[in-house]
Amino acid sequence: MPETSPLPDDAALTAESRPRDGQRFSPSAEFRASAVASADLYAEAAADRLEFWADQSRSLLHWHRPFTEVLDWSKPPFARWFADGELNVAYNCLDRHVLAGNGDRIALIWEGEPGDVRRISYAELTAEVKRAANLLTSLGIGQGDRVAIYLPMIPEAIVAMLAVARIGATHSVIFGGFSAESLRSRIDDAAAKLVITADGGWRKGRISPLKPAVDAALAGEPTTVEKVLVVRRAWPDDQELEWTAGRDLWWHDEIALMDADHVAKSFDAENPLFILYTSGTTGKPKGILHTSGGYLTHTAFTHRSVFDLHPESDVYWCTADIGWITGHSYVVYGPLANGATQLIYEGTPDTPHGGRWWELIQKHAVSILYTAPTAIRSFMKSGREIPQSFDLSSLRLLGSVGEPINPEAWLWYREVIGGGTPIVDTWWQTETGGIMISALPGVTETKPGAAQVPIPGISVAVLTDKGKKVGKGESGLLAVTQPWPGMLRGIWGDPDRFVETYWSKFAKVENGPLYFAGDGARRDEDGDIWLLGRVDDVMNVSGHRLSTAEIESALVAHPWVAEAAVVGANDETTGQAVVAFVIIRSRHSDAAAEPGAADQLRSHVASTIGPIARPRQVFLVSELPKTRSGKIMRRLLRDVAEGRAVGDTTTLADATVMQAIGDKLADKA
Ligand code: 6R9
Repeated sequence: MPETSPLPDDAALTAESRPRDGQRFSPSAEFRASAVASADLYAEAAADRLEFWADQSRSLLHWHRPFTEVLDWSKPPFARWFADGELNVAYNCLDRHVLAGNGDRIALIWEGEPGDVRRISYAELTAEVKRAANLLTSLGIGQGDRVAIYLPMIPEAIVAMLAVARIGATHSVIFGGFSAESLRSRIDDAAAKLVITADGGWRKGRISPLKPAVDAALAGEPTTVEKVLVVRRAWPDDQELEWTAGRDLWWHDEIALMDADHVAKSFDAENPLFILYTSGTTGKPKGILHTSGGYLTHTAFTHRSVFDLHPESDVYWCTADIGWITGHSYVVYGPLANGATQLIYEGTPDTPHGGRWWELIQKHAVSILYTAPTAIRSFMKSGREIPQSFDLSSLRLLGSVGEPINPEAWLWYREVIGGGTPIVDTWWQTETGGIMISALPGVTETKPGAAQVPIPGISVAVLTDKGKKVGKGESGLLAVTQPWPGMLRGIWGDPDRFVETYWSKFAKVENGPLYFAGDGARRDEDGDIWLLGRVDDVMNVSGHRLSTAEIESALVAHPWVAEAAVVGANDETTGQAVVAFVIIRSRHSDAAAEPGAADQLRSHVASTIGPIARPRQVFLVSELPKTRSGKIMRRLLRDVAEGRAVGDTTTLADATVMQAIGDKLADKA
């Protein structure tokens, strides 16, 4: 059937081509004919959810010791999946593909930002991970230890993660864009013994150093870190780097001494695989804990069925950095467990030119692309001529993740990038481990802007504040109503916060406790789910989660700042943007009156947390709107930040405050 009318030839959509109500796309007969997923999956999961996941796990993974129990939910919300089984996560991602005769298949096609390319087969990747596993063991790392990984998007990042997994230790990957301070707090929270980093990586046409941030993080107070392994990526041999003798080791020197033989031992299904820090509603990031057997089952199943993976012919590309959950689940564990061939790119989309991504797709014949709405919107802005000057005909499936995708961006993505290919909009979180709500390509009819239906084996509900299901056409809070294999097993070192954050909102409802996701959602007339964004004080900037409290505490740590309030304001490109309102201490009012003062505060946030947290705007104000109980009314600040008339101010302790803020901003304009 014809799928849509063609869009006009300008960059953004014009009024005539705006998404139409009720617009939907059926899978083509051709796609359906060779699709991995089928409608049977829904039926099987509905018939027996636990048996469904057990079947997936047995067929997708190699268990050294088969499990006999699927789920232990005797102490909710602390779940155990496949708990009496044993497996090795790295063996599942590597050795078994080699043993099955696929050692020559390319696992990673890596391209650096300057254009250097490495093609690494499954046999080569396995050998490298074995060497790295031997190296970690020789440094005294074993099961129960944590290893911090702070690397650019280079193959060694994946080798390091898999080597940690192979020896049963636990990794904590920290995004390379985070500051020394953020790195230190994560290292301390997890009590990491080893840090794996690089001299630097390539970003925006130049070298972005990493090792100095590690040095800064480890300076001062004693740390748990014993050794720092440094991958050489950025500079040639003669570059002088700060070096701490006895602590710092070159990765390439050490790896060269290691044997490429290493027998993968099996570990319990619930052995901790990784901790990944994510922003919550308080200033302190949460260390989300994931374990092995359930997580790998969930990521392998969803990667295969949601991305319709044909490992012998597809070239898959997920553009996420390994510092985020999407990089963990859909660059490392899901794809490698499934024996996929994938592209990894080190750099930014606009270096050295705005068509870099499309050039990569053309050059490496990428067939499946998984990226974020913020990227799509920024490409829309620069115009369709750029992607249209490349051959993108290898693409056959597109994915979206990280934030709600507006129908205009969905349609543009489908037409201009995909030439009419299906799109899967995948809703999930760091906490869920893997995709929870998404169409299955070849099976589900899709609607621009809707994430649609839970995947087979996952049960969700849209609830009122009191835990009652909303009707069709109504909005409410998204909850997951049954435990699932990839679910977080806790917050590192803080079981009470785990229970409080996710399981207390719907603790007392029937069949509870239910998992509260922190997102608003709407069910349409067909029962399909549309995500509406966060309902808590978590912002979503370019698909990255940032907490208002964390940025506020960075601001008040600056000597000028007496008080700060941060809101997420709508932004055309990044979804939301950080906007801060700051009260300056009177003794610093002169310094703060200088031109560029607000920019200094913006840079201060960027250097404390990382460039992604840099506020779009900092407004210097004399008061903040508060309720009589002293709570900052962020809703009113959001009105100001989004340039709207300020809403209801009747609950303010001092009704004149908003007028004063308005006047102050008008002065500046
Ligand atoms: C995978 C990831 C999770 C939050 C989540 C939600 C938002 C993610 C989405 C989406 C609408 C989608 N989110 N995917 N909102 N549609 N397809 O992004 O994890 O970084 O933990 O963020 O992102 O608000 O709660 P994470």
